[in-house]
Amino acid sequence: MSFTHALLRPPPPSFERGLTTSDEGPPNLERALREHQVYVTALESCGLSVSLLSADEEFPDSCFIEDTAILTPRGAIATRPGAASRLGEVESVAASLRVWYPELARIMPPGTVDGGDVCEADGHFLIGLSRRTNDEGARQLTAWLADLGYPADTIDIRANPRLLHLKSGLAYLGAGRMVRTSDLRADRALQPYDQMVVPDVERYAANCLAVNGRLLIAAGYPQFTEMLDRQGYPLVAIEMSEFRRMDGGLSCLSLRF
Ligand code: CIR
Repeated sequence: MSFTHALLRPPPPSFERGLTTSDEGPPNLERALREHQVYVTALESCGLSVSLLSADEEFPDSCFIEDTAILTPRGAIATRPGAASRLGEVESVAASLRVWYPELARIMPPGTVDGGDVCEADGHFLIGLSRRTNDEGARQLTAWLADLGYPADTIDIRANPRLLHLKSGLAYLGAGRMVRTSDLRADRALQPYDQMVVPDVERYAANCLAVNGRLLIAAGYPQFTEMLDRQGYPLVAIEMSEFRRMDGGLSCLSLRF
């Protein structure tokens, strides 16, 4: 899929009070803002027009904007994030999205969906059942996608404590190829895809982002970088140190459409 726009929100001063399971220590806000700016520039270099919402102090995790909506060429749906502290992030994003998607659909209670659990592969949607996305949320999303003509499959990652979201361990590179961590070794829904496995020590880098023929990857993962390099992917490496401290990956920082 090719993209023309991206919607982003920088981390607020309250960023370090967000949710995390990492033991790497609190993020440095100034460094996070610099990394965010580099990320914006990288998306612009891929040809995207970037719209920036203002930072939202009330919601420490609000820079992880991907979790608040699912955008497709045929329509968009606002999610209901599975963490209570993040539910309130949705309204302002939904209001902004109405410019492009006047008929924004909604995941309704008791359903919960985080965008990080939704991996789109050329119109086939893989939905992770996780600590954040519940069965009812996945059911509503699947029905909404079916109405738009998109097939969807679920992948249950709830028994896997290492994965916050499906896309913590999975990314679609295009042309039928997935990148995944060893956590997702046996899933039937992935069988149609050619699968590249990220070395376990570099598992954070599995969350990479294909944008208009380029591949954004987290900087500092030499084995995975070399694997991709050898396959000829045009790579754009971005420092993600401060977002990693808050369990965030590359895809989480933007909504692309
Ligand atoms: C959270 O726990 O919700 C945030 N600290 C990180 C969210 C990362 N989002 C994503 O992977 N899509």
